[in-house]
Amino acid sequence: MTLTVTVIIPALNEAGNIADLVAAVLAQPVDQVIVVDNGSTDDTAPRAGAAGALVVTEPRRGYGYACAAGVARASGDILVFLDGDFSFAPAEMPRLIEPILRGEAELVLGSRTRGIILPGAMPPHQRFGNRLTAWLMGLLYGVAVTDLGPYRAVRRELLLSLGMAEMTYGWPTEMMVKAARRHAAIVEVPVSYAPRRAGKSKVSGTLRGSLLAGWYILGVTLRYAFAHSAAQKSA
Ligand SMILES: Nc1nc2c(ncn2[C@@H]2O[C@H](COP(=O)(O)OP(=O)(O)OP(=O)(O)O)[C@@H](O)[C@H]2O)c(=O)[nH]1
Ligand SMILES: [Mg+2]
Repeated sequence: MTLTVTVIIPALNEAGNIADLVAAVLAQPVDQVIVVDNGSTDDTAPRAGAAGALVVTEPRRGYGYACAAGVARASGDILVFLDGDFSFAPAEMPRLIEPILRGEAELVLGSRTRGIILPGAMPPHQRFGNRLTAWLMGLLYGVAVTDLGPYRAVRRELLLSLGMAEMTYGWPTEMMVKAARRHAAIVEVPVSYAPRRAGKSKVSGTLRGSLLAGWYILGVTLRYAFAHSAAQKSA
């Protein structure tokens, strides 16, 4: 059986990036490209549609809401998540997909730490936060990861079975810790990371975004570890 691939791009005011990004993604061996417009006030949605993406609208603001809305409309067996600011390379997508096609992984995480981080792409506080959380994940969940990158591929059936509940900044972390608790096959591959091509940062480039992201990421990492040990004790 051939597995099909859907790429899901959450986007908030990415009009300067989205058309080129969708075109580059469509040059890859993928079956469906979904751009989830999360309440953009610019031309993100029409430009994404004109470039050939299926545009899904999710008015509830939040990275997790956007990803979940994309998942709900995705037809692929493999779901790839990719930021809308062109900071990741669509040409590297086969690295993420192939371990799943070979049956070696159910979740493939693109690690910027193992790959190339271009100057200015990742501020020091984000590098520190990612390393700290990756270390904590090793300690609490026994999963060997080096980054918490959003560029990733997952088996649709695994993701649907996780019961994702974090609808904002915690979504990528929740996917990792729940998959780890499930003892799903998790593989890391190197990916490159560049500064966003155009437009404004909403997360790591702003104080508010960084504080909120850090709070949610650490909170989710600790909370599901606690739920895990409580469940084990009562079992
Ligand atoms: N759906 C949705 N997407 C968001 C939201 N905030 C950011 N995004 C998207 O999520 C991705 C990551 O946001 P960025 O602003 O690039 O955050 P960052 O990568 O930490 O910051 P940069 O340094 O500017 O790249 C981009 O595709 C954004 O358009 C949001 O509230 N909802
Ligand atoms: Mg970005």
